[in-house]
Order: sequence, then structure tokens, then C-alpha cells
Amino acid sequence: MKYNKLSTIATATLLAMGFTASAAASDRVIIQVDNSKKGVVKALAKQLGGDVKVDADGFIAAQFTGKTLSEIKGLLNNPHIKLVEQDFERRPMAIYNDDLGNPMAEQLTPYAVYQSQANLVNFNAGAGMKVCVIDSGLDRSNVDFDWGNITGDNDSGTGRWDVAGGPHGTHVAGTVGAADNGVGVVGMAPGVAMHIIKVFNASGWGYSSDLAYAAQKCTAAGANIITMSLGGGGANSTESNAFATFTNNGGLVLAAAGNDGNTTRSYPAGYPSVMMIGANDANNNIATFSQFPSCTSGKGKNVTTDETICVEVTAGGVDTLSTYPADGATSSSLYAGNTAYASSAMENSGTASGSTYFMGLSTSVNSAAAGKVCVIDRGTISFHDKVKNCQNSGGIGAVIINNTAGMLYGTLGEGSANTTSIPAVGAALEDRAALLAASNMTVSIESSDYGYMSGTSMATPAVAGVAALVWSNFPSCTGTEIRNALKATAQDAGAAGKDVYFGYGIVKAKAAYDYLSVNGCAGGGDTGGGDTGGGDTGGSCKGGPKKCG
Ligand SMILES: [Ca+2]
Ligand SMILES: [Ca+2]
Repeated sequence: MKYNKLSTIATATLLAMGFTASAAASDRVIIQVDNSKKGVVKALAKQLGGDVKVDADGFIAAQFTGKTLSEIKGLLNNPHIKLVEQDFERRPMAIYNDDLGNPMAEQLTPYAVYQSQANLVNFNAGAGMKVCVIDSGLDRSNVDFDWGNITGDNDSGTGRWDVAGGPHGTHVAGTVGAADNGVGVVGMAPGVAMHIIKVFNASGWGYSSDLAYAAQKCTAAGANIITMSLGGGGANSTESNAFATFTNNGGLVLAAAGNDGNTTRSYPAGYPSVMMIGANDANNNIATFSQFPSCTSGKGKNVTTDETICVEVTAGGVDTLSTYPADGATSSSLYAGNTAYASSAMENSGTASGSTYFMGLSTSVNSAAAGKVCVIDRGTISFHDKVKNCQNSGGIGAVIINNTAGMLYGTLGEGSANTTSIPAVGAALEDRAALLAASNMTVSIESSDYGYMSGTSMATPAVAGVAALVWSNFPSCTGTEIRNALKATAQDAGAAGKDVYFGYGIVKAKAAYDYLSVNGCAGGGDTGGGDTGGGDTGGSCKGGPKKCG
């Protein structure tokens, strides 16, 4: 099969945006259960529409989209379950979206690199920039890093820093500094030195004291930037003081605004010393999930400026392509003829290619599907049974089309609950007519080292990488001076002028570079407007030949 990478990426973008719109709801619970009964309870949760997110010692966590805690408690009325409670609030700030990866034999540049002009500024590798990434570790299996420039701290609680605790930290680090090496993706500051501190594992969480301690470790490692794609409610002086100290010593600290799409102030982003980062999409629109707390005075709170505390800038954070632990992402693809259609991986792996047979609702076996790819409508019976009927008919792959607007996401059951083996993908209702009209199809599910995620977690390392990129060209500046330059040159978006969603706007590396070239570290002009960026970006390239060519 011939991959058409661009069209696959583009269709994936559309469906991922639909996915994120509803994913911020707090419909996720922790289910306490003895390990010996966990398999039964996981199967039950899945049967009831739950998406199992965490499988831990003594509990699982599952998301029941659109349901309230009391509704979920009502569903999970089972003697094996000890307790059902709301999942913990402080978390990495990404909306996982790990079934959209695409295996890549060549390097793709994430859209945010172009959007924030990182391709127009050359990274000065000799300037001593080091970004401290406080997250879930960076998996050494991914080859898209300059590993000689990366260090980290092991932790008795979370384990080795270079073993991923879920894909989040690896994804975040790739956005900061994935290597410009011809494969995979490229970060905002390709190959920048990084120090990795692992404060949580997969679907875990950290505490404010962990972060305060991490800031000290970042200092000890010689980092000048801290990026945190995490947060939660509640401020305390220990945490605030730690980041103020880092900032007052010349550093720059960034943290995610949060993904709940409301005015809630998350911490550490809500501390005055920390640059709060929101997320925009590829079309310069604010991400629906990006939090927008009101701007309050930071005076007297460990900072010397009178900067207000709210979102300061944004960067791309909707459907961000970046690095995963090896084979950690699952990619699906769906081709009708040579045309790629959006799809979601449901279950099984492999590639099925052949003529199509429309099975309707696939409520029974039909030998006419033998040797063919089954095209199936959603409804009446379970996804699993539909695919099973296809397989028992001799079908080689299955496409289940949604019966409501948007992409169909689903699974066929874990472990022994799934008795199918053919690749099965979901498809969007909008593509139904085209898929039914297709005479042949290729369905593929495979693992990938790269995948998409959405969240202010993805925007934050993008700004951290841009900061490292710009700062590397003006290493005598302080972190606060770089912060001011990024704000002064951000491209206004949304409502005219500074607003609570975008802050000063979308961060622009080349504009900040030019601003510092003209004005020096201390800046020259009024930084209140946030409207000095946004002009034509297609002009001169002052960077070196590597990135400007
Ligand atoms: Ca690369
Ligand atoms: Ca604005």
C-alpha cells in the first residue's frame, strides 16, 4: 500500500478536533478493586461504555463520556467493586489522543513550528540553553532525540527518568527539542539540552511539593527554562517560592493553563513568576479546552513586575504531532481506492486490502463478505459482534461507520473479551456515502513511535522550545526579558488586543528574534499592546543555513 502521508495527517486533524471538544468533561472515575477481580471489573467497565485509562495496583480509572459520577456509580453496581470516586484533579494537561499516529520514515514538521516561526530562526546550540521538563519521563526508545544532550533524575517513587511513565512526557519533550535528523518530527529548538524530571507515571499525578523539589533539581542541573505541562487547583507558598526563586535567578518558567475550557486558575501556571500558556489550533483559533482565568494583579507575590496573572501567550496545542515511546501509539489508516479517510483504531492489528462488501448492520453472518472488507453501519448490536459476524463470514477487515455526526471511537473488548482478529476501524458518518460507494478498500492498524495529542500540555513545551530557540541567540538576556519579548511580539488573535484566551497572542519566534535584535534584552517599546507581531512572515531568514534552507 502506498502511504499518502499528507492526506492522512490532514484527515486525522479533522477528527481529532471533534474528539477534543467533548473530552474535557470530568466524567472519569477511580474504581477500587482487588487485583484478583480487576479483569472482571475492567470488562464490566468496558461493557458499560467505559474507557479504561489506568490499570494500577488496587484500582483502575475509567472514563465514561458524558456521564456524571452518580450515574457511573449507578452503572458500576458490582460486588467486586470496593469504591467508585472522582479521579484526582491535578494532572498532566493533555487530552490523550493516541490512536492517530502515523508511521513515518521521513521527517514531518508539526504545524506549530511554522505557526510560531520556529523554522525561521536558527538554534544556537553553543549558547548553553537547557530545558528542564517536569513530566512523566522521556522514553529512551525513541531515536528522535539528541541523547548526548539529555540528562535526568531518577526518583524512588516514579522510577527511571528515561523510562516513560506513559507517553505524555515523551510527547512533550519532542515538542521542545526533537532532533532535526531527517526522521520523525522536529522540535521547536531541535537538539536542545534537556533535563528530565519524572513526577508522575502513566495517568498518575504529582503534588505541589514534588514540583517545588523539581525546581531545585532543575537549578542543580543547570537548566535555564522549566516547562510544566501539568497543573491543578490550590496554591501554596512553598511551590510559589520555588518558581519565583528560579525566575529571580534569571530563569524562565512556563506552565499549562489547563484544559477545562473555563475560567479556573490552575497552578503552577497561576503563580506570578510562571508564564501561563494557552493553546490555539492550526487555524489561529483558541482551543475549546484552553482555560482563560481572569487577569489579576501579581503585585507583591514574589515578583518584581506588575504583570497580571492570566494566559500570557498561546501556541499550537490541538492535534500536535510528536514523539511517543516506541510502538506506544496506534495508528490506523483507511483508504478507499487512493483516497484516505479519517479513521480510528478499534481493535486488532494488520492490514486488510480487497474489494468491499456492505454488511448493513452486520447482525448475521453473510458468506457474500468472504475475502472482502466489510463496511458496516453502527447500531443494534455491539461493535464486537458486528466484526465477529464479518470475520465469520470470511471477511478480512471491518469498517464501522458512525450513526451520529463525527468519528466513531470504540473498542471490541480487552483480552479474552475480544474474539476477533481482523483489523477493525471506526469511520465518520460524514464519509458514509463515499465509503459505501467504494469498490475496494485498505484498512490498516499498526503501532507507531509518533502520535497526536491535544492540550495546553502541547502548547506549553512549544512556547518553552520557542523561548530556548530565541534565547539561544541572545544568551545574555534574562528569562524575564525573553518572556517580555515573546509577549511583545506575539501575534494578536481572537478579540483585538490582549484578551483572557490568548493573552498577548500566538507566540512568534522570528518576531521575537527581530525585536531583541533591534531593542536588546531590556526591550524598547511598549509591551502592553501585544500587537507587534502578526505581519508577513515570509520575508528574510536570519537564521543559519540548516533551518532556513
Ligand atoms: Ca526528527
Ligand atoms: Ca487578542
